[in-house]
Amino acid sequence: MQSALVVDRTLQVDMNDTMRFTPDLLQVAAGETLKLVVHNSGKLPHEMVLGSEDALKAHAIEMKQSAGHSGGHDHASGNDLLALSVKPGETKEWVIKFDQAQTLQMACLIPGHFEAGMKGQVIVQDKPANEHDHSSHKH
Ligand SMILES: [Cu+2]
Repeated sequence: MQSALVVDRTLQVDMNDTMRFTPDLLQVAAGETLKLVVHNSGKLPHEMVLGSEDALKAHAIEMKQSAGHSGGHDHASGNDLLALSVKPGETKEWVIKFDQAQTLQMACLIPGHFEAGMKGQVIVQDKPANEHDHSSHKH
């Protein structure tokens, strides 16, 4: 038995040098624990950044202004962005959970990639209340 994290669903996402996420639309349920298996099948590094549109735009501007990373800015430290960098040929697993219904943007913020269309969406929907607790609910 695993006590820590029970993954409800595994989703595979491919990133490549045509500047696309495949698929570029993920539909998940709020509260569902997901395992994203993110593969970079290109020859360039790519990253998957998740966040609100505003947070992503702000970050994209930052990346451009500090091209050549001056300040050692770490994506993961921005509180409303989640980021996963994947080197060429690598696959990374990312266990992630969204607690509330929302629409998140997915983007690769490596300079030039987002502009080239490397973006997508994650749609988090309220979970239909019929899955686990149809007969009884425990508190
Ligand atoms: Cu990219």
